[in-house]
Amino acid sequence: MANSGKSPDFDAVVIGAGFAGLGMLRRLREELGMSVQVYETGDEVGGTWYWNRYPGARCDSESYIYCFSFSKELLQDWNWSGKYPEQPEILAYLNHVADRFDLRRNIQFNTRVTSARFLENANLWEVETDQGDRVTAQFLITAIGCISAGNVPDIKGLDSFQGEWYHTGSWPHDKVDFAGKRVAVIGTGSSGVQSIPVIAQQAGHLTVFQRTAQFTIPARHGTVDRKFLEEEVKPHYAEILEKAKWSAAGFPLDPSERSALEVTAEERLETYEAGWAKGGFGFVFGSYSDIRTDRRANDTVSEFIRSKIREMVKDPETAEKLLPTDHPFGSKRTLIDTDYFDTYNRENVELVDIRHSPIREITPKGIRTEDEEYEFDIIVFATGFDAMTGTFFKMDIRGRNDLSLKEKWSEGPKTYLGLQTAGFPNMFMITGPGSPSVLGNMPVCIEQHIEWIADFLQYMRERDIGAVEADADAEAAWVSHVNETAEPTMFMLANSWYLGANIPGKPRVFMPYAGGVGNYRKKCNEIADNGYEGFILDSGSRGKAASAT
Ligand code: N01
Repeated sequence: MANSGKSPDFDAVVIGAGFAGLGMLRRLREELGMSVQVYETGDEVGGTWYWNRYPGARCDSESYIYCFSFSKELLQDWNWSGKYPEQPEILAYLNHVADRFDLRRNIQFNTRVTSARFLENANLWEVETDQGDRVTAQFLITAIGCISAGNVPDIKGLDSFQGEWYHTGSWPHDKVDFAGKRVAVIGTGSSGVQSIPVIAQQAGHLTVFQRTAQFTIPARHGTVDRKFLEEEVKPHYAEILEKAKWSAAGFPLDPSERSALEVTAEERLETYEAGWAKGGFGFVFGSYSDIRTDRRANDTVSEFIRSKIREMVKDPETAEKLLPTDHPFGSKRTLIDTDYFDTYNRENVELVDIRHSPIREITPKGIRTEDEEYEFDIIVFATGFDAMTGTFFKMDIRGRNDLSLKEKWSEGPKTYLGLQTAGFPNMFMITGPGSPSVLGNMPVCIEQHIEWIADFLQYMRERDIGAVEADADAEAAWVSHVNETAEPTMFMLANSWYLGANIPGKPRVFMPYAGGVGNYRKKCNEIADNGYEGFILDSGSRGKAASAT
């Protein structure tokens, strides 16, 4: 229904009901008294954790730190069962949050936002959905996730395949039965590395198609350590979360300050072995400060992991194919696995190196590479996402002068702090490109954005400011800063989705902010303290919704 008068239908429209959308809704409704409409494509809350239901899906952050922090009671009441939270449990947690804080009443499910247009004369956004809604709101807030537009590669012949095929990022709700089947998995990123060991246990035969061999660290997954949780975490949650907020990647870890090059080879080996035995991201942050910035330091850890792969994989030919030699450790997303390399010791698992023998086509019966045809009942695409910008481009978002976001970002995303983009007033992005989110622990990054945006909206209300917009010069300076920050890191040395390299034709631009979660928070706070420096504050007409619900 269109808005006919001056007042908008809602103060804010939020797109998405995952961690970000739920948290933003609660904050705006409960603490700012705003009327909020959330639109969600799925039929439930959960976002990433609603769609990614593939076998083995779990988070790489430890469960005690993968949560909302806004409610002390919630932190104390919720009990995770796994050291790393598994997808069904994260989904249960988000459902619990939605129920406990009565969030569903402002969420319209099964509804995809198709377009959003800024009405310049009214300082309002007009939002349309595939269900025929047409509503106005003063603020448009995207909570659409960074890694949510699935990428099924355009391989000739997929339509002709007579078996079943799935993408890990839009996995069916009903159990996929792999028992006795001939299964292919294409892709060895986080999703592939998690699903391959689980599928291997169920399938008759599993063939993994690998384009790039990966470095991966053992998770050392298990049930949650209850004593640790009750004695070391719950009584100290406030301090733990505070530490995570100001850390490099959103984890309450003490990063090593030593260089890998200032110690002896024996000492380095000891450190790497200890980190390997402990597992998880602690291996990275607890070892040496320069393994992510100095190539010689990085070589020591890269070689250590390669030696582990050689040790774990019994067949030397398979081990050789699994050795990552074309990019340094940490230049792609660091992977955390459970039994990944051991899986290749199973009789029913085969590895095909498609770097040397690329896939030519999918046939009615399976997959044909340069060298051979393989027959399958099921193909799993663990081929990743059109990350950070793909989901934005599925909607027609238009700012001032009818400029479309797709057009504005045609050479790569341009944002100020990853929170706003010039020419799109009153549109805020949670974990947008140019923010550090995908390089850190997501809930910590998401909550920082939620709090910062809510504070800004409150500031606007108190001063009767109708619209705010990133200044084009401030945005250009931020984009340069994002690039400069990434330049000296390992991130520039691999073809990763951080650089858009996984999507043919996508501009090669490093999209996240690599300066650290804590440093980023500090910058955002300074900008707010300086009266929202770099934003144009327009005290023109203010479109407050008639009533808050
Ligand atoms: O996707 P990816 P993902 N032909 O892009 C290969 C988050 N996440 O879904 O490396 C053949 O990492 C591609 O090969 P290459 C996390 O941030 C988190 O696994 O480009 N192969 C690669 O091996 C993660 O980084 C969690 O050469 C093709 C794979 O497919 C992000 O999501 C769990 C191909 C894609 O790997 C994405 O992870 C899961 C083609 N045409 C995901 N195109 C946790 O927290 C791509 N590939 C645990």
